[in-house]
This record gives sequence, structure tokens and C-alpha cells, in this order.
Amino acid sequence: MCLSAIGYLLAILALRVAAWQSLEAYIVAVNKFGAECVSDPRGNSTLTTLCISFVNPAPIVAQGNASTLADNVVGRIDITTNFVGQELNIEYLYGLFLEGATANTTQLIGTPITTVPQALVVEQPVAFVSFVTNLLFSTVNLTLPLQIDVILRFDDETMKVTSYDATLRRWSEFWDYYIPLLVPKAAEELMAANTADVDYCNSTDIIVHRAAADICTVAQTYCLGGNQQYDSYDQCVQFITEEVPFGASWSGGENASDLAYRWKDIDMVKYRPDVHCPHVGPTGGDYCIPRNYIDIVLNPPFNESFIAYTASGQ
Ligand SMILES: *[C@@H]1O[C@H](CO)[C@@H](O)[C@H](O)[C@H]1NC(C)=O
Ligand SMILES: *[C@@H]1O[C@H](CO)[C@@H](O)[C@H](O)[C@H]1NC(C)=O
Ligand SMILES: *[C@@H]1O[C@H](CO)[C@@H](O)[C@H](O)[C@H]1NC(C)=O
Ligand SMILES: *[C@@H]1O[C@H](CO)[C@@H](O)[C@H](O)[C@H]1NC(C)=O
Ligand SMILES: *[C@@H]1O[C@H](CO)[C@@H](O)[C@H](O)[C@H]1NC(C)=O
Ligand SMILES: *[C@@H]1O[C@H](CO)[C@@H](O)[C@H](O)[C@H]1NC(C)=O
Ligand SMILES: CC(=O)N[C@H]1CO[C@H](CO)[C@@H](O)[C@@H]1O
Repeated sequence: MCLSAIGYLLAILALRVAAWQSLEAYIVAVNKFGAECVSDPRGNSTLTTLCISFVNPAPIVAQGNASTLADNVVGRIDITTNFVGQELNIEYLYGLFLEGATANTTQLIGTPITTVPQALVVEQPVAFVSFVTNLLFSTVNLTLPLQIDVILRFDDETMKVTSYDATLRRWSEFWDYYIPLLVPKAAEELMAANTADVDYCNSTDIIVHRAAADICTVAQTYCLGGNQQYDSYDQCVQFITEEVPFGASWSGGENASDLAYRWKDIDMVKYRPDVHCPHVGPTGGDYCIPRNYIDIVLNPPFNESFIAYTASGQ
């Protein structure tokens, strides 16, 4: 009885294993998640030249869909928050790194230029990938590495990502390291633009005003008519610099002006103002909420497990 039950379970397991798509299919899908490599010259990457990358995400951000993400994908990025559905996940995954590529002012987040894989483990339908991406801060000619870890779960039929959990490793340490290196250049830019009310003896104030100039330029350029968020550029700057805190390096998603919340949204606004203008505005849309540490740790947003079947003993 017991043996046959085990035999039955083994048979189920064998069926399941036989039903999974190949490891190669998973590796290709992991690659596409990183860069939508299909339309990229690096698209024929293999395991040895893994093309995980957020380099040049513009086409994904512009078209607002990614063939790699399931419609109801649930994602989490540790320094920001949880995102449900394609549009928001594209915003946060790919939009985060976009603007720095074209802006001619000092951006608070660098532009990914190269990516080197560090780890890849696949056990269908779950994969773990870790990569070091080099971020370029072009106005200060500085390139710095950041390691990113992502656990992914795929729909084995469509090979689209249904859940992902991403961690920007050592982000707070990274932030404390690089932000001071941007301050002199940011101050120079603000002075050149005759920006009012900046305390040039206060590094944080310089960075806050740099962020405000970028956020408010975008808000006033693209959020028009029914999408308007602020009465004027000056009112926007006043709100960003005085009414919300700048926020900690890790507190994106809270009601703050910093990179990971209002600042990072500026990339997406021009493509779909109706969706993204509230994210740079005073309300912050639905995504600008206080977060409780214990709640974050104990209540993951995912509808499915990241524990692979063999590990779970099923
Ligand atoms: C893609 O693969 C083909 C065939 O293996 C190879 O000839 C070509 O150089 C590769 N392209 C790139 C950009 O690596
Ligand atoms: C993405 O959107 C564009 C334009 O809306 C559409 O042409 C394209 O087929 C879509 N791609 C996918 C993979 O859904
Ligand atoms: C930076 O870009 C803005 C808007 O695209 C433009 O008005 C400005 O002249 C540029 N500044 C420099 C120094 O290139
Ligand atoms: C930027 O930095 C690189 C590497 O440190 C250096 O070779 C290059 O000359 C620098 N470029 C400028 C414009 O300063
Ligand atoms: C520096 O600027 C920040 C942001 O504007 C502000 O919150 C902080 O109080 C300022 N610090 C000092 C010492 O003035
Ligand atoms: C964020 O803070 C501002 C200023 O205090 C406030 O007006 C706004 O309602 C807050 N937004 C949320 C979502 O709490
Ligand atoms: C079908 C289902 O349960 N969907 C949920 C998946 O998780 C997200 C985020 O927690 C929920 O918003 C969905 O309702």
C-alpha cells in the first residue's frame, strides 16, 4: 500500500518532469526577461554568454508590453514595492534605468552598459539568476557595478514570467558610495540654471533639487489637461523639495521624492501619461504608501511558490 503510494507519487513526478520544457528553453527565457534579447544583436546568446541585461530597455518601455511577462505577473523589487500586471512591472523593471541614457543632466540612477552573469540555477519552473551590471553616470564619467539577484517563476507553457522577486544587492551601501560623487556636478548644473533656494552647503538639498528639476520638467511637459498634477513648475518644485521627505535609499514606494519613487517614474510618463502622471504627482497614485518592515517580510505578494518541486519533496 505504502510502496504503491510512493510508486504513484514517483510516477506523477516523472510525468511532471517529462512535461517541463527543456533547461535550454528556460535559459532563453531568463535571457529574454533581462533584455528582450529577441530584437537585440545579442539575442543568440547561450548559457556561456548569458545576455541578462537591462541595457537599452527603450523599446520595451515605449511599446508598454514585454513578451516575457505574463499579463498578471506579480513582481517585487526590494527597494521599491510590489507590482501587479505588465504595465507596472515594465515601469519598474525596465523604466527604472531608462532615462539616464538620454538625459544631459546628472541622473540619480546610472544607465546599465554591461552585464556579467554571476550565477544561474534552473529547476523548472523556477530559476535563480544573479548578475553584475555596470551602471554609467555619464555626466561624471563614472561607471560602478551593482549586483542584482532575481528569483523567477515561469508559466511552463508560455515561458512567460508569472512571478519574480528581485533584490538589488547592497543597495544602501551603493547609494551611500555614489551619491556624494554626483553632488559637485549636480550643484554645478543647478547653479548654471540659476536654480532658486538651493542650500549649496547641504549635499542632500542639492540632490533633492536635482531630482525636483527632473521630476518637474517631466510633469510639466507631459502631464497636461486631465493628467495635470501641479499648478506650475514652481509649485511642483516646492512640493518635491519641501512637502515630501527625500526618503531613504531603500524606501522607494513610500511618499517621498527620491529615486525609487517619484523620480524613477519620470521615464515612463511621456509614453503613457494617463497611467504614470499620478505617480509623479502629489498623490503618487496607488503606489505611494507607507510600508511596514514586518509586513513586507511576512506577507509576500506572490500567488505561487518559488520553491522548486523536488526541493519541496512533492
Ligand atoms: C549569432 O550566432 C551566429 C551563429 O552562431 C553567429 O554567426 C553570430 O556572430 C552571432 N551574433 C552575435 C551578435 O553574437
Ligand atoms: C505590444 O504592443 C504593441 C503595440 O501596442 C503591439 O503591436 C505588439 O504586438 C505587442 N506585443 C506583445 C508581445 O504583446
Ligand atoms: C539639455 O537638454 C535640454 C532639453 O533636452 C536642452 O534644452 C538643453 O539645452 C540641454 N543642455 C545641454 C547642456 O546640452
Ligand atoms: C572617463 O573615464 C575613463 C576611465 O577612467 C577615461 O579613460 C576617460 O578619459 C574619461 N573621459 C572623460 C571625458 O573624462
Ligand atoms: C539638508 O537638506 C535636506 C533636504 O532639503 C533637509 O531635509 C535637511 O534638513 C537639510 N539639512 C540641514 C542641516 O539643513
Ligand atoms: C504624500 O505627502 C503629501 C504631502 O504631505 C500629501 O499631500 C499626500 O497626500 C501624500 N500622499 C499619500 C499617498 O499619502
Ligand atoms: C488570482 C490571484 O490570486 N491573483 C492575485 C495575485 O497576487 C496579486 C498581488 O498580491 C493580487 O493582487 C492578485 O489578486
